[in-house]
Amino acid sequence: MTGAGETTLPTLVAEFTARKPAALARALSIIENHRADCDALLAALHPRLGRARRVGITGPPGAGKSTLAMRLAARWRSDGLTVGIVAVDPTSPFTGGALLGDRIRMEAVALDPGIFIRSMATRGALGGLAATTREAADVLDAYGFDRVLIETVGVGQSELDIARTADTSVVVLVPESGDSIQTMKAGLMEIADLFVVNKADRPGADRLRQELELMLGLRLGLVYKNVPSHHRVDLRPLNPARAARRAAAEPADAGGRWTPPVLAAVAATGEGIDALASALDAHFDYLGRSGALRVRRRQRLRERVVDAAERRVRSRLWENGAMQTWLESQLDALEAGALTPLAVAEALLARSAARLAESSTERSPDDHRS
Ligand SMILES: Nc1nc2c(ncn2[C@@H]2O[C@H](COP(=O)(O)OP(=O)(O)O)[C@@H](O)[C@H]2O)c(=O)[nH]1
Ligand SMILES: [Mg+2]
Repeated sequence: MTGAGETTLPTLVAEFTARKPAALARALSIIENHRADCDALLAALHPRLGRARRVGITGPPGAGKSTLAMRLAARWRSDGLTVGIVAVDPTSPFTGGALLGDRIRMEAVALDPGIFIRSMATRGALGGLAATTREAADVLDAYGFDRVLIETVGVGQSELDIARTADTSVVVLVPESGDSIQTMKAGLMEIADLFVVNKADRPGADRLRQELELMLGLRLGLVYKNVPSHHRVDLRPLNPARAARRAAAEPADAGGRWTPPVLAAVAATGEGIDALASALDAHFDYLGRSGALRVRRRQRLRERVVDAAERRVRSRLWENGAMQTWLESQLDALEAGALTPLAVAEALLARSAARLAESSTERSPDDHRS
C-alpha cells in the first residue's frame, strides 16, 4: 500500500495506536479524501470503536453550534475527559467566525492535546458527506477520545443523516428561528434528544422554549399520559407545554420513554452549559439503562452495511462504461416498445453479475469507491 503518503498503512496504524497527533491528522485526511487505503484503515480501526460517546449538534447556521461545542468541550476537559470534534458547517467553519475573534480560547484549545478539531470540507465528498463524517467520527473514537462532537447545519437530508449517527442528538435553535419552527423540517424535531434554545440573552427565548415544549407535549401526547390514572379527581386537562416541562424534569420515565428537555443557554458566556452537560449525562445513562444505546448502535452498523453495499453496487455497475454502452444499445427497442425498462434492468443485472460479485480486494485501488 502506498496511499498513505510516505508511510505505509501498518506504520500509520502503529503511530495512530501510539496516539501520535500527526497520525490522527493523516488518518482523517485519508478518510476525507477517500484515499486508496481508507477502507483498509477503517477495517484496522473497527475493533476499537464504541468507547466514545457521540454527541451530534445540529441547528440553523449561526445558532451558536460551534460556540456551544467549544463550551461543552471545555467543560468536559475540566472533568478530565478528552474531546474530538468534527464540524460540517460551510457557513461558519470552526477556525473562522466567532472563534477567530476569541484568540485566548482558540490558543488554549490549540495547545490542549485533549481536544482535537477537524472541519470537514463539504465540497467533493465523494462517498457522501454523511458517510465521510461518520467515518471521521469513527477515527476520533478509535483514537480514544472520550467524547466525540459532530457539528452539522440542520438543513438537508445529508445533515440529518449525519445527526442520526450520534448517540445523542442536540438540536440548537435561537429566538430568531422562532417563526420557522412551524415550517421546520419534521426530521429535525424527530432526531432531537435534547433541545437547546441558545442566545437566551436575546428577546423571544422564553417564547421559543414554550413553543417547543408545546409542540413536544402535543407530539408525545403528554397531556393524557401524564395524568395518573388512579387519581380520578386529578383529571384536569394538563397544558401540554407544562406536561412536557414536567416530564423533561425527569426525562426518562418509568415506561422507558425519554422526553427531550428544552434547555436555555447563552453559549457566548457559558451560561447553561453545566445543565447541558448534565442533561447529556442523563441521556447517556438512559440509553444505557433502557438498552437503547445498543439498539441505536446496532442500527447504525446495519445502515452502514446497507450504505456500503449500495454504494458498491452502483459504482460496479457503471464504472467501466460498458454497461452504459450496452444500455444505449437497448434504447431503440425500448422506444419501439419491444422491450420494457424492467426487462432491460433485469438483463443489465444479469450481465453485471460477475462484476457485482467481485471482491474489492481484487480491484485496483483507483476504482475503489468512486
Ligand atoms: N448573543 C449571543 N450570541 C451568540 C451566542 N452564542 C453564539 N453567539 C454568536 O453567534 C454567532 C454564530 O456563532 P457560531 O458558534 O459560529 O454559530 P454556528 O454557525 O451555529 O456554529 C457568533 O457571532 C457568536 O459569537 C449567545 O448565546 N448569545
Ligand atoms: Mg459552526
